[in-house]
Amino acid sequence: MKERRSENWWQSVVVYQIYPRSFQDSNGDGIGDIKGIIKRLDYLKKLGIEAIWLSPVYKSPNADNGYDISDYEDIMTEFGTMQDMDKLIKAAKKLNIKIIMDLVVNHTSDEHRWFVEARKSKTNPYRDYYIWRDPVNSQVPNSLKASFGGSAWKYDEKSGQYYFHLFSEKQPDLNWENSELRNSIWEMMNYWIDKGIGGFRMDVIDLIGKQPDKLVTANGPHLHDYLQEMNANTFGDKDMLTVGETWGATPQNASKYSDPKRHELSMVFQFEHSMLDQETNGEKWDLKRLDVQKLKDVLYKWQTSLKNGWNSLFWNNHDLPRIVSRWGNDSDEYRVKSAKMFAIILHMMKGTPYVYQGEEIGMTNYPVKDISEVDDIESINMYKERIARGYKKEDVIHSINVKGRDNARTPMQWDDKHEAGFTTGDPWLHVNNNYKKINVLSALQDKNSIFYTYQTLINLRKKSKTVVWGDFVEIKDVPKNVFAYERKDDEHRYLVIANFDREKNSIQLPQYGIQENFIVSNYNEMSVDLTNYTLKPYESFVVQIN
Ligand code: TEU
Ligand code: CA
Repeated sequence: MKERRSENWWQSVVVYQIYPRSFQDSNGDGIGDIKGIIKRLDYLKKLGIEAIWLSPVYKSPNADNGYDISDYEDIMTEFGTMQDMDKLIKAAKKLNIKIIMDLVVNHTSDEHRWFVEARKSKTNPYRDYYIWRDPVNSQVPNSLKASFGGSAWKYDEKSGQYYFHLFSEKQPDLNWENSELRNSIWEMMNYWIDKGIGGFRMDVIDLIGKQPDKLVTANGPHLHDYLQEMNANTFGDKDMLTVGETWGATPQNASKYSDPKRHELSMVFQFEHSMLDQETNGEKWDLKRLDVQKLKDVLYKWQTSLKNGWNSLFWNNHDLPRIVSRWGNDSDEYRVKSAKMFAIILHMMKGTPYVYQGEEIGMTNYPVKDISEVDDIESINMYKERIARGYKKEDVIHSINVKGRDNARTPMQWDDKHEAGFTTGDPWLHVNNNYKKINVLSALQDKNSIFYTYQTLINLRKKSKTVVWGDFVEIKDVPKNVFAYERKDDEHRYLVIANFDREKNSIQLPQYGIQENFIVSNYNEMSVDLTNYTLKPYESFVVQIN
């Protein structure tokens, strides 16, 4: 057998993302909390996951639901206490589940002590933790825009300077050129490492090397120096999962982050596939139909081009619409079939899979009729901006329904009782109306549910070195809407076929002949003759060859 390079635990596990605000409320205030998560750990154990990426639970005024942190070493009041957090880490550890903390260090809240100090005067010791510039011709320093609308520069009356913010004005960007700031970050990370966490998911980490004066935001010149310095000062000698969120990653620069020889991160989230349904020069709200051939091209490229690096695999997160509604089919007829198709395509690829809460039961997008139902700062700001520019209300609401972040943030649907079992009170965001049909309880009772397809795939990865380490080989000469690939090593071969289409598609793969050894499938076939086979809508399966 071929020599394998060193194996890390994070290469063979599946990670589950929890958005705490919407996962499980334990005290009836309508907001999910840490005690609620502890209550549901057994459920996650049953699913088979071995790590949890926890979206931010730190103290925050919630301008961006916890992605605006006012104290990295304290817990958001609504979510509980540091004691609860310690209990969560311990309880999860007992079940062999590691907690991956969200590390949001591109910016803080404007209510963070550092910024409160920095704002006091130009000579305050914390002033340089942030990015300040003088006005240019009594105007903003330059044309850079913030992700959540408007200029990236906010005028500060008191000092007569502007501060820089790539997200909302309540999220001032940190100045990574300042070594004292960097040391403060290492200290804070070590505080969490000492608590026994399993790693970090690093929010918009490709932005920390920004050079605003040169209009550089992502992939700045010192980005990788900072990551190497971080590695050396914090988790470098620990056995941790570190994953960077990098919207600007390409296969070339992604290898830089995750090549073990460079001592940076375990892997990054790349978003190339996720941007395929937006107009090339537009924003995510400018909708375009997905071309499945392009999706295959992008995913296959990432499977084969990261030579010394490692992939992360995901369809969903708290910023993205629900995949079954987005590129699948959430009608009664095909929701289950298409959700299983996404599971099969993704979990058979090479890399570390991430499951976003509710994905495993096929939760769908939430249709809003009016902006008053929306909580997300990104959608609300975009709405105001586009309405002011003359867009039609229906069109803007349509974009929000297709792409808005609240789609993924409605409460987790646990059962068919009051508010889907999420809370005994009134939830902070509406529960989707379909909760009587789509919920965890009914999924667990139905052996053909999406849940068990995820469970099967997650367990397969635990048992099969081939799924973790095997080569990825594309099978060519199939229709454009059909995914076909093999995973193989010297011991095993798995054939993966998925019809990404609500129409039938025929495949002719005489080299595979008749196959009967199904590992998982969404139509419960007993046998397929691949010499000439007509795939039903969304039909997908994995067979083991020989
Ligand atoms: O997201 C990064 C980011 O760029 C998002 O604004 C993204 O572009 C958008 O949501 C896609 O529509 C991270 C977090 O995941 C997100 O929740 C935060 O709002 C953001 O950073 C700021 O911390
Ligand atoms: Ca609560």
